[in-house]
Amino acid sequence: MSTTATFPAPSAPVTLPDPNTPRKPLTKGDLTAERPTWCPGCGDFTVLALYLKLLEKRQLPQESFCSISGIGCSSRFPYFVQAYGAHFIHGRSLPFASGISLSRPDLHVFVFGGDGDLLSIGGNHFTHTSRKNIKITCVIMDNCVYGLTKKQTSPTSPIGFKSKTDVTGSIDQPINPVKQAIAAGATYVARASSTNPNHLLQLLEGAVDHDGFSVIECLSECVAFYPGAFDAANPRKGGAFNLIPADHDVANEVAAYKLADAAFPGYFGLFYQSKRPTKNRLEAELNQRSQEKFQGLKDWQILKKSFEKMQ
Ligand SMILES: Cc1ncc(C[n+]2csc(CCOP(=O)(O)OP(=O)(O)O)c2C)c(N)n1
Ligand code: SF4
Ligand SMILES: [Mg+2]
Repeated sequence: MSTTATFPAPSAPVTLPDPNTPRKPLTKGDLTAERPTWCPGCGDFTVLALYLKLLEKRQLPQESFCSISGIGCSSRFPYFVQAYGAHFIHGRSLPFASGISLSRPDLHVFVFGGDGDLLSIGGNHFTHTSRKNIKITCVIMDNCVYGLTKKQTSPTSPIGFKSKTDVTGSIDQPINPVKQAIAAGATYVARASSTNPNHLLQLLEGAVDHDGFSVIECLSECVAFYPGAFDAANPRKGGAFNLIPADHDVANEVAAYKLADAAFPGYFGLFYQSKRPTKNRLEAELNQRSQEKFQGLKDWQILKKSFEKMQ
């Protein structure tokens, strides 16, 4: 028996397209990967369709963005986008996306996930990504239930919601994602519904143009385990889709927080936006200052200097 290991031939180096060469315009078809495996009628279809529309409208080349998610029905999202992306550990999409954003400032990093993934198991990461203001667009596809695991109470389920984990109805105060995001320090905070696609597209465009952590809570109905959850926000079902009053000052954090406190179905639109510096910028400046300080020195000399400082 031969003991010599055989290795596959090295793959060809990746060559990125020359940015100066004119490219064929990207279409929704080019950006569509697999057929989504969601239940017919699931609100997540609209969120995906609008994302593809956004990419097509902005003509974002496939190598200039990535779509990251955790685990859940909504988190299947990256499978359905023909571009770079990852379906990561449950609740950990934001730290993974933060690493990408900080190391590749040239990319636009999108995170898609559910109310459970981003606000329950991933709630701590949501808080810290918000306060660090890392340049990421995060879309919370909120159906107020754990859909993938077939109906458990989620952190946004209303009091009284009956599920496999609360058979007599939930007794816990739900999280208000908009209030949570504002309080934690996110710098673009909006609310949309998959039943109003044009409005969602507008908010996605604003998020892409924003330099910082942009959060959109998008109501996205789970027709299998919480049908009718958002009828009160849907004029076609007798509800009301109330836009944020035109005189609201998005720079006023307290006013935004108060507006977000309105009883369900509440308001829709951009609640809050600020120009606080991103961690991306602050960290890049810090790196540059350190590099200038040690200019001309070899790595071992920098290390030696650091050790000397510690003595
Ligand atoms: C560590 C870990 N805990 C629990 C699970 C089971 N699990 C998978 S998805 C999910 C919740 C999904 O809910 P949500 O994020 O709201 O997504 P949806 O399916 O509603 O879109 C849970 C509890 C898991 N996969 N990994
Ligand atoms: S279970 Fe609910 S959230 Fe999951 S695909 Fe079906 S309708 Fe959508
Ligand atoms: Mg959910």
